[in-house]
Amino acid sequence: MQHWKYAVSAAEQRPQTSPLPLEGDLYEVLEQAAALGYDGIELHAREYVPFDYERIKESGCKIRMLVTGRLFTEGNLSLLDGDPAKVDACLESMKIYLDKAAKLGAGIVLGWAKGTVAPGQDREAALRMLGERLQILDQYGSDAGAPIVIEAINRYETNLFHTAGEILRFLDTYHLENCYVHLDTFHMNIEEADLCGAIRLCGKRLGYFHVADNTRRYPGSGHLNFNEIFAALDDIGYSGWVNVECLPVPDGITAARQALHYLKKCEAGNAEPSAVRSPIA
Ligand code: LER
Ligand code: MN
Repeated sequence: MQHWKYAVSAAEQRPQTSPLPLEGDLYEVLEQAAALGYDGIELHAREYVPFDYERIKESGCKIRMLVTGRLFTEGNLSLLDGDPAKVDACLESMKIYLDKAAKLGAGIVLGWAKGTVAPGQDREAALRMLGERLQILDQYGSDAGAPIVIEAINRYETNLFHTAGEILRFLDTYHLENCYVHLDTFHMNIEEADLCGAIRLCGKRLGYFHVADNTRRYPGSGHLNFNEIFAALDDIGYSGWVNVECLPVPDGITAARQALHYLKKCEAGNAEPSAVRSPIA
């Protein structure tokens, strides 16, 4: 089985109930992640947060992805906003994320900030608008050297892109060559009839992979079969990173530690079946 690089989700401040194991000052979080054995972090931050690129390099831990969701949750901007000025502002902010990601050797995650289909709006028209706006960012990211990964998120959180198949169709329709599918085992467990089939369907277009168990606690605490999931990633020759995005339960450090310990066992093909694992509080 292939060996993947592992990252863990982090933010300076995490909203309550969010699935981000690490929280705090960026440079401390990078050290924490490195000490836990991670190769990198995924950072949830606004586009204007300044970076000390030298200090990031010195930490020995990479920022693998910049997550753009706060542009929507804090900035109230999305690519499908009804106000053209807000769409322009969103595009400009996305370009800033892409420039920063290129400097870090990272990519950007597009989830919330793509927006949603508004009540009464024609779905195909919304997809067309999103496709055209993403073509601008696809080209910009390609020129800058930073990919965009589009996350499939479950139906209770968004009305756009629930499955790998929907995103693949969209990428093909709009010829988005610098955009990739981003899957998350928590969402897949709700939306995909066949988790491993969805991974295989993506093949080389799978760009990023979030892991949590079925309850969204750390991998190994529930009933998802990560041995099979990793075998499917191996089958498609997945060369991206595996990112732990799980609830900070019982606390963030313990969740991050337990997750990595379990995932490395799965990678080695010797994780115990879920039935003999002890349940967590
Ligand atoms: C973000 O990666 C994600 O998976 C969303 O469910 C956040 O709520
Ligand atoms: Mn996710």
